Amino acid sequence: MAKLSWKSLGIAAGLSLSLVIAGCGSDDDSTKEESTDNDDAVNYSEELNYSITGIEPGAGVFLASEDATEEYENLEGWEVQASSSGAMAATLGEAIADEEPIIVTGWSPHWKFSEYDLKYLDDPEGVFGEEEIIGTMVREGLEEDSPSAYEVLDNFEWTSDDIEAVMLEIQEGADPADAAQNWVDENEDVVAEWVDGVDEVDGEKIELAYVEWDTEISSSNVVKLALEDIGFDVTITPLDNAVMWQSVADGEADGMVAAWLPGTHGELYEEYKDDLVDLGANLEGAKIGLVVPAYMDIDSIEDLEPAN
Ligand code: PBE
Repeated sequence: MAKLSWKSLGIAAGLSLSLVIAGCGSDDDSTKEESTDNDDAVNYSEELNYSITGIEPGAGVFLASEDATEEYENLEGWEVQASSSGAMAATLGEAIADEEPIIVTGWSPHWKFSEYDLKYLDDPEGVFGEEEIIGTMVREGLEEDSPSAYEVLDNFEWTSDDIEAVMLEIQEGADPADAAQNWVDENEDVVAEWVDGVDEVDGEKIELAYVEWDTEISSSNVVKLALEDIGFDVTITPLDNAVMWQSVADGEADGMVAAWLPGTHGELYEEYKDDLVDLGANLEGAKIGLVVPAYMDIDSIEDLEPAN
C-alpha cells in the first residue's frame, strides 16, 4: 500500500509541475506599466511575473503566503501558484541552476537548505509567525485502546538534524522506507528512548495519517519503524492537510506527527483540538516563510514591488 502511494506521489508531482508551467505561460497581465520609485534596483518582481512558487493549496505555508499578498501593500497583484512540494523543489532547483530569481513558499527543517544557499525574506508584518514546533496528535481513546502505541507516540521526539538526515537521503534518491531504516539503524539510542520499557504487542494495527511533505514523509516513516519494532502492524496514509487533521479528530486514523504550531496549522488546531489528544512537540525550531536563493539582492518581503 505504501509503495502504491509513493508512485502516485511521483505522478502527482509531475502533473502539478506541468500545470504550473502552463499557468505561468498564460499569466500575462495586460497592465504592467508601473511607477517604480527605485529605478536602479533589480526588478525581480516583474521578472518573476509577480508570482510565488507555492506548494499544495491546503498547506499552512501556502495559505500564509496568500495572506501575505493581502497584508503587504507592496504585494498587490501578486499570486501564489498552487503546485506540490515536489514540483516546488524541482522548480527551485532549475531556477538555481540557471541563476534566475525565484521565490518559494519554504519551510525548515528541509533538505533544500543543505543543498542550496538560501535565505528567508524578512517578514516585518509577522504574517508567517515566529518559531514553530511540530507536534503529535492522537485520537481520543487511543490511550485506552492501545497504550503501547500511545506511549511510543508520546515519547517520539527528535531534532532538526535528525529529520534532515532522513530528508536528504530521500532527496538523493533513497526510498523513504529505506532512508528511515538507515536512520533508525544509526540512531538506536534515540529510538530506544521512544520504545524501551513499552509493552510489546502482537500485530495490532495502527494507522498514522500524514501529508506528503518532505518533513512528514521522513517523520512518519521513522515512527512507523519504531512502532513496528514493538510489534505493531503500521499503515501510514497520505492525505490532504485538512483531511489529516479531520481523520484523527474523527478517530479514523490513530494519530499523526505533522501538526505545525502555533501558526501554520493554528486554524485547524482550533477547529479540532476538542476532539484530539495533543501529545506536544516532537521537534522544535521549525519555521515557514518566503525563501529565495542567496544570490538574490533582496532581504525583505517589503523589497518586492506591486504589479500595478
Ligand atoms: N509545510 C511542511 C506544512 C507543514 C509541514 C510547511 C509545507 C504546511 O505548510 O502546512
